[in-house]
Amino acid sequence: MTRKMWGLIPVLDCSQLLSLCATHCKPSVCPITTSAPRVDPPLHTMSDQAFVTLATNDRYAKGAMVLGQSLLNHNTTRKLVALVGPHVAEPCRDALRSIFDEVQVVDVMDSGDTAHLSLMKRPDLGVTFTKLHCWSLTHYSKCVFMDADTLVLSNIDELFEREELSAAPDPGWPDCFNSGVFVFRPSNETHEKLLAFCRENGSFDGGDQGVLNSFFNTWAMADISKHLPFIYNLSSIAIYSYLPAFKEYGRDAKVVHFLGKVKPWNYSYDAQTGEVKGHSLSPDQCHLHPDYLLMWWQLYAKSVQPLMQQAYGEAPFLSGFVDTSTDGELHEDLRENQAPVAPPPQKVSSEVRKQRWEAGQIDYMGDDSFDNIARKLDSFLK
Ligand SMILES: *[C@@H]1O[C@H](CO)[C@@H](O)[C@H](O)[C@H]1NC(C)=O
Ligand SMILES: *[C@@H]1O[C@H](CO)[C@@H](O)[C@H](O)[C@H]1NC(C)=O
Ligand SMILES: *[C@@H]1O[C@H](CO)[C@@H](O)[C@H](O)[C@H]1NC(C)=O
Ligand SMILES: *[C@@H]1O[C@H](CO)[C@@H](O)[C@H](O)[C@H]1NC(C)=O
Ligand SMILES: *[C@@H]1O[C@H](CO)[C@@H](O)[C@H](O)[C@H]1NC(C)=O
Ligand SMILES: [Mn+2]
Repeated sequence: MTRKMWGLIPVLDCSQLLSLCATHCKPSVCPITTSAPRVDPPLHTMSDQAFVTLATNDRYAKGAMVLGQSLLNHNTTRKLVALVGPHVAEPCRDALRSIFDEVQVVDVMDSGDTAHLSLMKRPDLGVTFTKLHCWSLTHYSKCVFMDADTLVLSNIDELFEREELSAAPDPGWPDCFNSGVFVFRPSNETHEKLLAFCRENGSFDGGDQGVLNSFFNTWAMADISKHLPFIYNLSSIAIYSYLPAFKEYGRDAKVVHFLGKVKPWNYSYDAQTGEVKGHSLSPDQCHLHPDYLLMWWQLYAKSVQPLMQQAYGEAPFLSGFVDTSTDGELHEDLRENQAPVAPPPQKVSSEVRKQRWEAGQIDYMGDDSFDNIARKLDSFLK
């Protein structure tokens, strides 16, 4: 947590400054030195802007941790905020706290304010109201919301140059934006308006994307600068269905969005061999790109699992790791997702892997070390 260590840098007071430069400094320097803004790393100058994510259960909390860690690994200068629903377990919140600057519990059921009233009227929109809570983070001037099933591949701080509401088009209906990644300005007024909008009009798709598209309904036409390029939303599904475009533009990918029913945490991981293991669905139901999936798990294994272990101590938790101590058997929690035990992995050449993947037969081989993945992807693109 190199980032947190900035807090440990001692701030010299006047007398210490004087003792450091006893011969050259005039005392009059002191008031200026102490009242002028501290010469801090960019981190602090950007403290009124934040990346915000949302976890409504422990599984999404793991996704949020991987996302947060990926933002840290790419040296973001912005704050990190996690909104968590009331069902996220205390140890998970603890683990989140060691990655995020702020972990805020949002319990709309319990809030006794407009959000609660809105929920009473539209009980179907519970998760949406929780997400809309991000507009009430008014101690930040601007934020970027990111779904917990996203992962960043490079620094994306430049997104803060965009205005509310900037988002990437949803290829399913390109005049709509996708609400998985968007730029917004926290405001109590906007928050209240959004809640009122939900109460009166509901959501055409039953979720936040419908509400936000109806509310910010000029997005499609009014201002093209609010259209984020597709590289901020390189979904595994998009790669799969439009391979030529991925080959052309994929190298610029900045964000991976693991769309669909199957999420990275639905798989399991063998930390011994570095392999991602499958789940019970048939291959044509899951199009997660194996290299990105492996990247997610390697980040999880390296940086998130130790935090979870620390937070849970002796208590068992859903690590997602294959338990190698019980002779290849899986943890209790994994059995539900694990089809009849997977056949032993065979070594397959990367050429064969590539062909299989393109044909929809995804094979999860763990040959890649974390540091090699980027290079690997690059060679894949050639
Ligand atoms: C982040 O910063 C560290 C320390 O300054 C540097 O070593 C590292 O290369 C940076 N990482 C990226 C992805 O730029
Ligand atoms: C990302 O792409 C997927 C499919 O290609 C799409 O469904 C989703 O709406 C997009 N998300 C964003 C943030 O644009
Ligand atoms: C927004 O509302 C919250 C909660 O009522 C309050 O603490 C905060 O100060 C408000 N922000 C502004 C800018 O008025
Ligand atoms: C409901 O939707 C209509 C049409 O988009 C809009 O004019 C109206 O303001 C909305 N209601 C609220 C309370 O925002
Ligand atoms: C993914 O895992 C969660 C938690 O185990 C489960 O509720 C969900 O149904 C799984 N999804 C699929 C498509 O298997
Ligand atoms: Mn998503």
